Amino acid sequence: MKKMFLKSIIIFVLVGVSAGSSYEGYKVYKVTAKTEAENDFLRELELNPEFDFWSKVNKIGKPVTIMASTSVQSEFEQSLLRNEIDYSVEIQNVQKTIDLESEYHRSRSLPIGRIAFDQYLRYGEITAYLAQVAADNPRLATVSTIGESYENRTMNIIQISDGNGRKPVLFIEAGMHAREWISPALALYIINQLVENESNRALLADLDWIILPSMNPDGYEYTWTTNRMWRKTRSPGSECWGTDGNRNFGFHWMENGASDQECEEIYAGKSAFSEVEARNLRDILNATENVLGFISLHSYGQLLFYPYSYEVGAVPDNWKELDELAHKANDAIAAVDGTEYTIGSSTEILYPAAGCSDDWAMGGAGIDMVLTFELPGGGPNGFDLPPERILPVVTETWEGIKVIADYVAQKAK
Ligand code: 0X9
Ligand code: ZN
Repeated sequence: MKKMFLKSIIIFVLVGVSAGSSYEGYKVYKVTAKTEAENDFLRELELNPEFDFWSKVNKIGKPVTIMASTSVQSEFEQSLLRNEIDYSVEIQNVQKTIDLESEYHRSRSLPIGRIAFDQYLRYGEITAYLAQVAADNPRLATVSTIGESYENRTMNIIQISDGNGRKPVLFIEAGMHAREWISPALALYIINQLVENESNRALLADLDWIILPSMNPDGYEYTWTTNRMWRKTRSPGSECWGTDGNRNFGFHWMENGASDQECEEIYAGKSAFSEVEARNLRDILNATENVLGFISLHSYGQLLFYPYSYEVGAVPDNWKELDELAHKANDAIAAVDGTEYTIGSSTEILYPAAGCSDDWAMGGAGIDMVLTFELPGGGPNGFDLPPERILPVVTETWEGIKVIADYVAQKAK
């Protein structure tokens, strides 16, 4: 039985019957390999459905986060000790953290069309906010639809422009991975600052902004209703649901770091662009002229990187320019509260992964300036940054986004 299949049964039990026992006693480990042999040991475990890798096997020295069911824990700990592999137990009982999590699933709803950064928003609230911003600021903001998601949710973008002629475009994509809630929250903060904070008008002088706050609305809603840790889209397969949208783009599709197994978290889909959400983003990028910059927002890890990720060592001609810009963005972020990002090419600081939207934005759509953020983590699962951390994270990251935007605007001159 494949692990996601197992997981969906667990989640079904959790939600459908009682919130009692599903992850009771499950532990989460942080394991740091010192050698390639130790990494090979972890790769073997990845195939075992009793283990759920919350982060992928990484470079030597980079910790990997693994959830283990109760039945394998003692054997697992013994082999770690026997082989002198460094590890720590991060979560003693996953069920407890899930119970705590339900506190994040607040009952307070926002007045329609309003925004707050002390809570995460449901998809309907995101949509309502976009509509309200556009209605209140018709000269600055226009909402349009790029298509529907698999479950027929409307996918909206908002274009923010001061209307004084056409300018180069900076496109921001958020919410590709359902559980990475801080990503849409940052996209909304960017919209809020650009439109509702008049002191930011200069940011529209030389640039038009297009923001897609939710690249995966079905998955996002599923994280609210059913499984907080869902990552993929919600299109059905024969055994398991969902495709990793960030492996589905048609640039070196399936070459590395992607899976053809539909139950895997990094399932690349039946074919490139099999997912309607990926096609919607592809089509709008192809149809929009003069997109000079593309930023993809993910979490977590405090990483800031540039293409390519389809193969180790593949970098674009302008990687030095991107590297310098990333350092400048990082400096601006760090100046707020000391948060530092690790900067580099995707494969250098993370892992090879083909079919990502950022790779396609550059290699497929021909956009020159492409950067991806893995925003800070927090909360018991890393992806579930507590609501009180939203504002500090979005405000500091906004400083970095402005640096990137300024650069893109000046470059076009
Ligand atoms: O694996 C991913 O899709 C991203 N990491 S995440 O933990 N948010 O899932 C990283 C993708 C980064 N982009 C490329 N590597 N091109
Ligand atoms: Zn992600």
